[in-house]
Amino acid sequence: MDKSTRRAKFEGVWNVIHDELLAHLKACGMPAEAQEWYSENLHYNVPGGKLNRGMSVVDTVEILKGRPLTDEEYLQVAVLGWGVELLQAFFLVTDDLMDSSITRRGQPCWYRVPKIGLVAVNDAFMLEGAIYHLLKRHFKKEPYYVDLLELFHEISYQTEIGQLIDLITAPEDVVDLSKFSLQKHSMIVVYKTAFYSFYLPVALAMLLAPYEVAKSILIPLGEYFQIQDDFLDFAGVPAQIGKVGTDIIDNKCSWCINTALSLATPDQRKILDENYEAERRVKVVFEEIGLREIYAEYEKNSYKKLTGMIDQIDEGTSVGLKKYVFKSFLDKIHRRQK
Ligand code: GPP
Ligand code: MG
Ligand code: MG
Ligand code: MG
Repeated sequence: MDKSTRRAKFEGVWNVIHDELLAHLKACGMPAEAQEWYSENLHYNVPGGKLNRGMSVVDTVEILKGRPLTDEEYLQVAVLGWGVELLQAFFLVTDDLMDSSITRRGQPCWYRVPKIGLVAVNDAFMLEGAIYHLLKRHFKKEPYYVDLLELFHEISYQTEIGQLIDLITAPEDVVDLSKFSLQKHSMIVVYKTAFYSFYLPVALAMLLAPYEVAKSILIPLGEYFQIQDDFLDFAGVPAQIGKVGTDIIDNKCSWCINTALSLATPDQRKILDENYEAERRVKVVFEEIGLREIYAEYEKNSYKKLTGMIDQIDEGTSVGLKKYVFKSFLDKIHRRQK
C-alpha cells in the first residue's frame, strides 16, 4: 500500500472517532452549541498535520506481527494512533498559547481564531480527555489496558517537564544566554519532543503486539481443541477419553451435528430431525456422512494453518515471543485421542 493510500485509510478512522466523541456528548444531553464547538475543535486541531506519529503506531504493529492487520485489528490499533495525534493536538494548542505563536499548520493558532481565545485552554483539556475516553471504550477489556494508561500518562508528564525547562530557560521578555548550553538543549528536546513523538508510538505498538500475536494463535488453537472434544464425544473410546459422550442425547450444538447438517441428504436430514437425542440412529448418519474422514481433513488443515501462523513469528523482533511456546501447545493436542 502506498503512502497516500495508507494515509487515507488512517484518516478514515478519524471520522469514526470524531463521530464517537460527538455521540458521547450528545448522549450526555449537551446542547447543540457545545456539540458544534467540540466538533470544530476536533476538526481544527487534530487531523491536519503530517500524521507520522499516529500512522507509525499502525505501521509498527504490522511489522511486529509480520502481517497486515484485519479490518477489526486495524480499527483498534488506529484508535491508539489517533490517541497519539490527540495528545499532540493537546500539546500544540497549549504550546501556541505559551509561545504566543501566530500560526500553526498554515492557519491561525486555535486561540487566535475569533471567539475562541482562552476557551482554547479548555478545548485542549478536552482533546486530552478524549484520549482516555477512547482508550476506555476500545481497550478496557484488554490485559494491557493499565499499561496503555500508564504509558500515556508517563509520556505526557515527561513532555510537560520538557516544556517547563523550555519555558523557563527562555522567558519571553528576558534574554539570558548564560542559561543556554547544548547539554541543556539536549535535555529540553528529548523531554519536550522525543518521548511523545518517537518513543510513544513504538512503545504503544510493542505493548500491544505480543498480546495480539498470542491471541491470534491461541484463540484458533482453543477452537481446534474444542472441536476435538466434540468429535471425541462421538467417536472416542470411553475407556480412553475417560467419559461417555452425551452430546447427542443432551441435544448439544456440537461440531459433529452441525457438520452433518451441512452435508445431509433430505433423507438423512429427516432422520437427524426426528432422532437427535436418540443416539444410535444419529451415529449411523454420522458414519454414512463420513464424519471421521471430514474430521481427519479438518485436523490436518487446522494443524497446517496453526503451524503456518507459528512459523510466521519472527523471533528476531522485540515482540519477545518464542515459537516453541506455541508449538509445544499445538503438539500437546495434535491428534489427541483423549
Ligand atoms: C514543541 O516545541 C514541543 C511541544 C509541542 C510540546 C509541548 C508540551 C506541552 C506540555 C504543551 P516548540 O514550541 O518548538 O514547537 P513549535 O515550534 O511547533 O511551536
Ligand atoms: Mg511552540
Ligand atoms: Mg514551545
Ligand atoms: Mg519550534
